[in-house]
Amino acid sequence: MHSTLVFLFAFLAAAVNAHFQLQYPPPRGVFVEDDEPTFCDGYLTAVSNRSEFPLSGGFFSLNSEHPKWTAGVLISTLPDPKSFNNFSQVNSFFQIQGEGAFCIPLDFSKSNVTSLSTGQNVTIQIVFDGGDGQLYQCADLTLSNSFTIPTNVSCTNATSTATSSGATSTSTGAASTPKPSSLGVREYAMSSLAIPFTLIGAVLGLAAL
Ligand SMILES: *[C@@H]1O[C@H](CO)[C@@H](O)[C@H](O)[C@H]1NC(C)=O
Ligand SMILES: *[C@@H]1O[C@H](CO)[C@@H](O)[C@H](O)[C@H]1NC(C)=O
Ligand SMILES: *[C@@H]1O[C@H](CO)[C@@H](O)[C@H](O)[C@H]1NC(C)=O
Ligand SMILES: *[C@@H]1O[C@H](CO)[C@@H](O)[C@H](O)[C@H]1NC(C)=O
Ligand SMILES: *[C@@H]1O[C@H](CO)[C@@H](O)[C@H](O)[C@H]1NC(C)=O
Ligand SMILES: *[C@@H]1O[C@H](CO)[C@@H](O)[C@H](O)[C@H]1NC(C)=O
Ligand SMILES: [Cu+2]
Repeated sequence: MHSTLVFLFAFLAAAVNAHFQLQYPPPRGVFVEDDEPTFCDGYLTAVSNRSEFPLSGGFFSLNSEHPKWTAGVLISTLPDPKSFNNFSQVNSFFQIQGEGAFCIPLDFSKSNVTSLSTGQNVTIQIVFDGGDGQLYQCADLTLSNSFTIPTNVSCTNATSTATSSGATSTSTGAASTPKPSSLGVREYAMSSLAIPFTLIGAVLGLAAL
């Protein structure tokens, strides 16, 4: 029984400790692990010092602490979006295997989001699911058709086993029919319920011992 308890606690610790960190473009604020399951990692207001970001040929990079994950990008053109309803999906979600740094193309000019223009302020929200529910980080941007991401910004992949860029989400199922203008973010948000249910299940399991 003791080893069962140790296993359960180890499982719970692993489940809440492993998330992701957006590296580029810079997120709204320093990563707050406990808030990552919530809108914009808990940063509810757009920053005033936005990052320039290219309309075409851009990328975003992140550090994954999960070995297998699904991610995608949402965008809002509001100056200070407050709700998932204010975002739409940029491209299909994709699934990657591997922990560590990953760099994913983010080319708005080739996306399903139309009528973005140079000088426009937007907010992107990265949605990431590594198996412990949807996680979110936001970056506030000013789009530019003349800006190029500096070459000193790291853009590498930790593994070459990364697969199926452009594939739809398989772990959530919610992204299987991407609708750029009326996305299913509510559905994504729903599965964050998996965390409380997992915790409740573990507590019941402990009680049963
Ligand atoms: C974009 O955001 C910046 C910083 O918040 C602001 O100064 C600027 O006026 C905004 N530009 C547009 C076109 O809204
Ligand atoms: C914006 O300002 C904050 C506070 O000074 C800083 O930590 C952050 O790096 C800046 N972000 C950008 C994109 O320059
Ligand atoms: C932003 O989201 C809020 C909350 O759902 C909604 O009331 C509002 O109409 C949205 N604004 C726009 C411009 O979509
Ligand atoms: C744009 O949307 C269509 C229809 O939903 C989809 O088939 C296509 O893959 C999308 N394009 C990208 C780049 O995600
Ligand atoms: C990258 O280079 C730019 C100038 O092109 C500089 O402002 C920035 O501080 C550099 N960043 C790093 C992380 O070295
Ligand atoms: C990293 O992997 C993704 C997914 O396969 C791919 O789209 C991207 O181009 C790769 N980036 C680099 C720098 O190799
Ligand atoms: Cu996690």
